[in-house]
Amino acid sequence: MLKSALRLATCTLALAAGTAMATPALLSTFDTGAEGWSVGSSQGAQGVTDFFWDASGGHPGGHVRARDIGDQGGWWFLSPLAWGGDWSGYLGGSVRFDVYAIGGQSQELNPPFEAFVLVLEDGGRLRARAGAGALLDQWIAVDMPLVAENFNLTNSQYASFDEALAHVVQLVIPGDFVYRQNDLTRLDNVRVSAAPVPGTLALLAAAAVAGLASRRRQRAVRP
Ligand SMILES: [Ca+2]
Repeated sequence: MLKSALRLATCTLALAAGTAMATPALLSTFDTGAEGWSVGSSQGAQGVTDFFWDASGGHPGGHVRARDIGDQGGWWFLSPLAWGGDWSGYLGGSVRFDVYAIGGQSQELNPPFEAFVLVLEDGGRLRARAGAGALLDQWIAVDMPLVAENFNLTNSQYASFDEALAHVVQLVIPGDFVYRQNDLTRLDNVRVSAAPVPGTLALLAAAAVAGLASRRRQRAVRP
C-alpha cells in the first residue's frame, strides 16, 4: 500500500516537473523545411550564398546552411519576421540553438557563437555578450538566458533591457566565424523559451506529499 502511494507521489512529482518546464514558444527544428529563415550579410546579397535547407545532416534531421562569398564582412541567419513582437514573456527564459561551423583553410580569429543579436523596432540592437571563440567542426549548443546582464543595448532609445525586449523585430544568428575564410555554417534547433513558472514545481510537490499523507490517514482508519 505504501509502495503504491509512493509510486503515485513519484508520478505526481514527475508530472509536476513536466508541467514546470517551459514550453518552447518559438521553435525551428528544420525537419520539413527552412521554416521562413533566410540569410543576410554586411554586403547585402554579395556576402553570402548557397543558403538552403538540407533534409539531413542536422542535429538531428534537417537543418539550414549557407556560406561566405567573399573574405570581407560578415553574414548571418535571419529568423522569420513572424518571430518578432513583444518578447516580455520570455524574460528570464532563454534563446538556444545548435550551430556547426565547418573549418576550412583557416582556424584563426574565431568570434564566439553566442554573439547573436535581437534587432529592435527603433533600429537598436540587443547584442548577446559572448565569451570564448567558436569551436569548429562540431555541433555546439548555445544556451543564452534572456536576462539583462547577458546583453548590451546599443543604438536604441529604449531605457532598459526589459523595455527593449518588448520590441523585438528579428533574431539574428551569426554564421561567419573565421576571418577571411569562406565559412560554411549549419544551424539547427533554434528555440526561444519562456522561464518556468516560479513555484509551480514546489506547489505540485506539496500537493503530492499532501496526497500521500491523506492516503496514510485513510489506511489508518480502515478496519
Ligand atoms: Ca533538425
